[in-house]
Amino acid sequence: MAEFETLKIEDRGAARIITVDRPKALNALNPQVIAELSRAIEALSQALEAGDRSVRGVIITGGGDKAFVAGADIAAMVDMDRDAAMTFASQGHAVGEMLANLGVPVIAAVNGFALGGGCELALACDFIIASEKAKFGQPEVKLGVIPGFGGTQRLSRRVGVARAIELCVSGEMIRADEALRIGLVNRVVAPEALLDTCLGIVATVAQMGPLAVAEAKRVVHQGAELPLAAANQLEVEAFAGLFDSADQSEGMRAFLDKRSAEFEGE
Ligand code: DAK
Repeated sequence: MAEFETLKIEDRGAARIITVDRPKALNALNPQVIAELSRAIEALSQALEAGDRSVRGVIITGGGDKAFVAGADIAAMVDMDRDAAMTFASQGHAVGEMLANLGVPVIAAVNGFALGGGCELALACDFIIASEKAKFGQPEVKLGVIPGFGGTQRLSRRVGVARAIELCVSGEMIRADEALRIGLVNRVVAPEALLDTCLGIVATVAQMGPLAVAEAKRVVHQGAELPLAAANQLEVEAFAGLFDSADQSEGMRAFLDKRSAEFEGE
């Protein structure tokens, strides 16, 4: 997809791999990267809504072998005033919301530094698979600011308030094994196994009912923001709603017939 200057986009199997590709700046997020991420995700969202089932999962990673994303681009931010910072932060948040609303899972394949806005981009993905070389941190306080793309909120929801505050006020980096221990990442793998691990996850998801996958993601995300009784009701409605689908019938009949299900996403 040639229309992107800061991203590389490639479909492999059922996976769409989006690589933030500014390795000389350790893939730092400037307004152009944010705008291109928005466009890339919006295009996929429209395709999914139009019934295109070719992409069943998204993998976001960083170009080069050093960084996932080393943060928002400090050179682009240094002269920003309050209004410009507000716009930049809002655009970053919009990307996070688009990722959460996408009807397929989004995996962050963290191959190196995931700092500041990079850690926040990883947190905006549905889950994180990290290379043993990955390092995570929210070093914004060293620059006199705080996380601006959802870091204070998504990080505390993922690892708890106390750990989030420690990371956000110390600016310290943690290694992949510590990120695993505190629940920031789902799995840590050898650097050379990172992409294949993520592709394998998408290949597994691609065998499942597409509507069920989308609903599972939606209900987990939306339910996390609700009191338990309301969240359980959301689940009940989504569960029941899937009984209107051909996929439910196909999935259950295939089990009883001892054959593989062939889901149509309908
Ligand atoms: N921005 C711009 N350039 C960066 C960068 C970044 N975040 N990180 C690295 N680079 C550039 C370096 O300047 C260097 O460029 P040249 O000098 O070669 O031109 C090149 O990438 C290679 O980096 P280093 O030479 O520094 O490489 P090292 O291996 O020595 O160190 C490092 C790697 C990742 C430890 C180091 O580069 C580093 O500390 N980078 C900065 C990490 C950081 O502080 N990240 C957080 C950025 S602040 C908001 C919205 C969002 C945010 C805040 C508010 N609103 C608008 C309210 C988020 C803020 C952030 O993310």
